[in-house]
Amino acid sequence: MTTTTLDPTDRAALSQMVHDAVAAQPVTDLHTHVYAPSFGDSGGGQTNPDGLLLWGIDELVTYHYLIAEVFRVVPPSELSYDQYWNMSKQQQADHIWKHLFVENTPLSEAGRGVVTCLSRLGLDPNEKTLEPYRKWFSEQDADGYIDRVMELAGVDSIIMTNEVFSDHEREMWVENPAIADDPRFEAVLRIDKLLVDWPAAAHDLREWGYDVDDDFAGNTVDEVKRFLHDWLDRMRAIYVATSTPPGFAYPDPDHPERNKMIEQCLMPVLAQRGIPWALMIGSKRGINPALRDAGDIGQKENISAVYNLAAGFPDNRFMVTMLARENQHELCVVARKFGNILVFGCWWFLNNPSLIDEITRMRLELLGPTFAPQHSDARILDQLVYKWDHSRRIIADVLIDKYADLIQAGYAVSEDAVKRDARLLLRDNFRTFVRG
Ligand code: HDL
Ligand code: ZN
Repeated sequence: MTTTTLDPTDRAALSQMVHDAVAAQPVTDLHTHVYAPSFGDSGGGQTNPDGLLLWGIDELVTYHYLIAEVFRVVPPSELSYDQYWNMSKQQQADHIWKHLFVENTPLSEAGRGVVTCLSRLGLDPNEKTLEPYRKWFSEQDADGYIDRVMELAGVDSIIMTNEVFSDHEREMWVENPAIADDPRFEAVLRIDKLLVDWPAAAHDLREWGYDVDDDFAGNTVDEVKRFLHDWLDRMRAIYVATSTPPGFAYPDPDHPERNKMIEQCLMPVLAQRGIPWALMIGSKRGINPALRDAGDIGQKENISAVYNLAAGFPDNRFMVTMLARENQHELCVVARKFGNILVFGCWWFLNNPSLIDEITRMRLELLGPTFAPQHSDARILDQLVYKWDHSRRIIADVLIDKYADLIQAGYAVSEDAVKRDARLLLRDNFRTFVRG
């Protein structure tokens, strides 16, 4: 029991204590798009281009955030989208490295992230070509590299996003239900299509042997529940996630089938199983489809869906993240009213130092240490290193200011308290919430 209590005037000691505690705390990365190697390894030397586990320099440099950014330096009038997409992955990476890292300064968060990754891996991030990195990565093996990245990032579990409506991934699960039996990974059932495009989802479910009707008649409710149970069992999913459609509302007078899906299928199944629904609110997909994954934006959404769900289903738990900066304050205020909401992450376009700082400060002031400040959203394994390196520093800096304010008010801040708060914020608030 370390009961070191800080000298109220010693800001340097406070800073060191908080940075040490946050840096040392293992984090459960509660939302990523990283896969276990059993889903196919397309990393390193591009062994299996259909694999879902992405890692290595060519994947890092062609991260969709950087694809969007390179088209701002070399616009489609100079290099068309088709010309880019017809390049090999290595040619795409060379193009991005040249224009964003060699001929320009990688000042963006996604650019700096690659630099942090390379440095933390012990490589010189100032190479003029990618060849030295390609050689180094070709000498790594996926399994050992996963352990190395998790150790560097301080990540104790990588929570996947498992797309049941992706034919490629679903077939892997059907062929091998044990596919995710890797203690470093946990599964999440991602069901956007059930909420976003029910007619298309109903078509898929009928193909898979579920007796469902577009108009929700007949056995539809029971069959959708059976589908959810089947996949929650198969994946041993720890929560269900949905990126909601633009204008998401609940209840939604214009989408009666969506209301039924929530009220008669999803909420009862999740309440029965005691697992949360992660609502990811505010994306607007494909406003520039030529950019593919990089073509989406975020927009402000109506907070009423969040409080209507939390109020309407008190036996259910809701993890909630919103993509618009403008939604952050009202989300905190709503979360003050409902203990069945866990606010999480600085999602996607909010995952930048200035906004992580602003949002984490706001959340601590309104919620105390009762939220999950961050997830990496990593698509490429190596990104865990930079996303957590960057976020830990910012979270620690915000905590230092808050502890300093408390000390100023006369509260005695102990090292144990600082470690407990880091444990809650980086792991246990989430772990407790998903266990229920
Ligand atoms: O829908 C999501 O889970 C988003 O995170 C998207 O995958 C997005 O493209 C992304 O990678 N954000 O970081
Ligand atoms: Zn994501």
